[in-house]
This record gives sequence, C-alpha cells and structure tokens, in this order.
Amino acid sequence: MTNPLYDGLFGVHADKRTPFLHLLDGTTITHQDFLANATRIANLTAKIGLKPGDRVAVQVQKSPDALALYAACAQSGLIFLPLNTAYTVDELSYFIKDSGALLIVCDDRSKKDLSAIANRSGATVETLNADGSGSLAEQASGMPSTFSTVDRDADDLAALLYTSGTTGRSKGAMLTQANLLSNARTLANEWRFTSDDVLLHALPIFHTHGLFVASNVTLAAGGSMIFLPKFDLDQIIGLMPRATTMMGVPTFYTRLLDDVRFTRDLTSHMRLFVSGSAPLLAETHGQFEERTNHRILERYGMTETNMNTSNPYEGERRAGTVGFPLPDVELKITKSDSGEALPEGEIGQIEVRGPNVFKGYWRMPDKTADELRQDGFFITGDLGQIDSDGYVHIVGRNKDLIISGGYNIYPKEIELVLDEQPGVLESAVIGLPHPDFGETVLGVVIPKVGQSPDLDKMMDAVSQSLARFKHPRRLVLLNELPRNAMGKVQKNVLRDQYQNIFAKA
Ligand code: MCA
Ligand code: AMP
Repeated sequence: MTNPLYDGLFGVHADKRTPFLHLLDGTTITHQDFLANATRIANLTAKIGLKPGDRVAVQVQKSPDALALYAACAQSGLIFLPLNTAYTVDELSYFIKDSGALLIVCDDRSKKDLSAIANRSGATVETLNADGSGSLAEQASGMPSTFSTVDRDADDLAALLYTSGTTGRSKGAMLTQANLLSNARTLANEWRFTSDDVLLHALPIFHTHGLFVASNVTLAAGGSMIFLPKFDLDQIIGLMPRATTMMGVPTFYTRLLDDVRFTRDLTSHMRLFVSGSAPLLAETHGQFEERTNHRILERYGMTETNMNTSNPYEGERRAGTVGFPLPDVELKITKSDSGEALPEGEIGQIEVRGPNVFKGYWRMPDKTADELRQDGFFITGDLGQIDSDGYVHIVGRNKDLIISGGYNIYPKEIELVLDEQPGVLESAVIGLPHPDFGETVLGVVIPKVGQSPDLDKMMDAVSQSLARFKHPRRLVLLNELPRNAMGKVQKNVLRDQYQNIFAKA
C-alpha cells in the first residue's frame, strides 16, 4: 500500500535540497525543509488524536506553514478543508458543522469565535498566524521529523472544498487523491513545467486555482514558487524578473496592463502566463500580446473538476476560448432538458468526465445525483460551444452566478439576507460589468408598500452574515421587479437597465 498523493507530489522531493519557496524577506525554504515541517505537523495531528478520513478545517492567512499543513494532511490521510479568509463567523459555522471537522486551524484573531463553534461540535482549535506563530506551529516544532505515511487508496478523499449553490446550502465537493494527482501531472506535462520553473504565486491558497493548480503543478514538476501573501502590484513587478511563469485570474492581468512599469522588457525572460477562474476578455488577451509579445494561456476549470480544458502550450492560444479538453478529459455539449449530445457548433450545457471529476457532494446524495450522471459525466452549469477546430468557447452560464475578481458569488445567498430586512418585499441581485473585477454585485431592492427600507442598515446586515467580497457594491430601490409571463424575474432586463453603473469614469 502507498499514499498516491503524498508520495507523488510531496514525498518524492523529501531529500531535495533545492528551493521550493522563495519568500518576500529574501529567505528560501528547500523542498526538504518544507517536508520536514509538514511531517512535524503530521505527528502533531496524530497526537491530537485525528484519524485518517477526519476533516481539518483551515482558515488561515497564506504562509509556508499553511501549505505545510496541506502536505501534512495528505501524509496523515486527513481531509483538508481550506476556507476563504474573508468568510464571516456565520459562514464558517455552517462549513464546520456540515463537514464535522475535528480540528479547526485559524489565526489568533478568530480563535475566540471559532472556539465557541468548536465547543458545540467537540472539535479542537489550534492557531496558525501569517508570521508562523501560534499554537499549531509551537507544538509542531517539538515533534519528530519522521512519520510513517498513512496508506491511502487513489479513491480516498484528500480534500473537501465548499462551493455555494444557486439554491439552498453550500455543498462540499469531495476530491480524491486521484483527482488531485492526475490533474497536477496532466497540467505540469501540458504546460511543460520542469524543476527549473519559478512560479510567481500571488493567488490565495484556499481555492482550487492557487492550491491545486499553481502549487500542485509546481510540486509535480519539482520546481519552486515565489510565494507572495497576496496580489500586490509593486511586489509582482519587482519580483517578475526572478520568475519564469505566473498564474492568475483576469484581474491580475488587467491590473498589470494598467501599470506603465509592466513592459516587454520586464517579461522578456518569462516562459508562460496562465489565466483562469473567470473569462479573460479577448481585448485583454490582445493588449497583453501587444505589450509583452506573450499570448496568455487560458484554461477552464471548476472546484468539482479541477481543470477540464486548456489552450495549447504549442500551437495557437485562441483568444476568447478555453482551448481543448485535457488529454484524459471527455467534454461534450448537451441539451439542457434531455442531456442529449449536440452537434459541433451548437450551444448547450458543458458536461465533463475524467479522472479529474470529483466523487460527489459531501453527505448530499440527491444533489450529487442531480449534477453527476450515473455514467460519470458532470453537468458543469456552464454553457458552451465547440468550434470547427475543436476549441471550446464558454458562452454563458446555466446557473445564476457572479464571478468577481475570480471569486464566485451566488445571488441567491445575498437575496436571502436582503429579503429578511425590515420593509423589504423582495430583492434581485445581479452581476454587472466592472473594470477591475470583471463583474461586480448590484442589489435591487423592492420595498413593501408604503415603506422605505434603510439601505445603510441593510448593508450592515449583509456585512454581518456574508464575506466582504460578496457585498453588493451598491443597493438601489425599485418599485417592482420585471417579470415574464410565467412570473419569473427577468434579471437580463435589470442587467440591461443598470449595465453601465460601474463602468470606468
Ligand atoms: C477583494 N475584494 C473583493 C475581491 N477581492 N471584492 C470583490 N471581488 C473580489 N475578488 C474586496 C476587498 O475586501 C476590499 O474591500 C475591496 O474589495 C478592494 O480590495 P482590493 O485591495 O482592490 O482587492 P485585492 O485584495 O487586491 O484583491 C483582489 C484580487 C483578489 C487580487 C483580484 O480578489 C484575488 O486574489 N482573487 C483571486 C481569487 C481566486 O483565487 N479565485 C480562484 C477560485 P474594502 O472595500 O473593504 O477595502 S478557483 C476557481 O474559480 C476555479 C476552480 C478555476 O477555474 O480556477
Ligand atoms: P468555482 O465554482 O469557483 O470552481 O468556479 C468555476 C466556474 O468558474 C466555472 O463553472 C466557470 O463558470 C468559471 N470559469 C473558470 N475558468 C473560466 C474561464 N477560463 N472562462 C470562463 N469561465 C471560467
């Protein structure tokens, strides 16, 4: 028996004294030292009493220790559950309860709130701060740096990532060892990553893009990362000469293009820029090539599937498309009502099948059955079309979803909060074009007859329950919502009406 994920991505580098993480303060952590740290944390989780298959909920700032905790979970057979640092206590409380996490790792600032939740569920709380301090690191430092890696099957769970839904509760996507390992290897190969690569890493590590795409691909190739706490334009421009590759959401690229220091010279030695998580405008693709002579490589993925398609490394990277299905991924376009496959060129829902596709939603067999077919095809909720050269185009969404700066926002979640506020009859939340975030949130509020809801108080209520990135950037009052003959709210009419309100001045 073995542990495919740990052995394949981490253990294989255990004796490597080459750099893995380059930090802002100029220090470097080798693969060997990174793994010794992970192993000490693995020993600590065993001491705490965690068993293979237990969930570890983690809401911490990005740091080498946070990444080591992920490696430690892989080595111990624990299920890693990373959480956005912007989530409020209300949001966290649901994830912790639903997952049944037995260990919660957070920073000192959230310890009090999360301890109250942990007390109710019998979980242990340890802290890990951005500077490496905290009870987890303190205890781990006294642990041995050898650990007998826990045996796992390729089909065992490695991670649980929550995605919100168009209706109802957030769902935990169950990702197996094989899902993560196969995708990391495929992408490293497709994008020609080697141990010489230095990836400029400015994405958060609590989502698929920064964790399973950027970090796992670097690990699969044995390369290194310039590991930045977050996206900071000055730091990115200052450090780019030391990198060979970068991965980002479209906002990264539009922000770089807005800066005169971002020049052809600055990028001349770079090998590859990858974009994903949200649509990259063909206009941005064109401007980027004009400025740098690099064509951004756009790819398409989801939390439930990791990456599905990619533009080619060699060959034409076609603007406005997400390229071809990855070698081991099948992709078809189907009719939304019957699921019947559609011929080339027609628009329909995108379905995918392959070793990258998750196992289902945590403890939600009905939701799983709705979206994951018996034959293994997953209904993505995206609408697409395949052109005569085989390139996949994403043309829209079959789900009510806003993507702001690469973060997913489900209008329903915000509408539920708005609808509860005094004086509100109903509301509709829509996504509108935004020059920086691609899309941003507008809340349209319909007052009850004769009432005038206090919009500031409504924003306070939203702040209490939902992460900052989900907050409407503006609320507007309207007498009634536009509806079609069936009574369904016509969000497209609202989008047309307000489409320019966030446009650049
Ligand atoms: C920060 N804010 C945001 C966002 N980020 N609001 C809306 N959308 C956002 N994405 C808030 C901040 O809290 C702040 O609030 C205000 O907006 C402005 O912050 P700013 O300093 O401009 O933002 P930032 O800190 O520079 O962050 C912007 C960012 C960041 C760099 C684009 O959001 C980011 O790193 N996004 C990447 C997300 C990502 O990794 N997605 C992958 C998901 P205040 O008004 O209080 O100051 S995985 C996925 O989608 C699939 C699998 C895939 O295909 O990859
Ligand atoms: P998430 O639920 O965070 O995994 O977000 C996945 C969604 O992001 C997909 O279903 C798509 O709607 C969107 N997405 C990811 N990559 C791209 C891309 N390159 N172009 C357009 N949409 C994308």
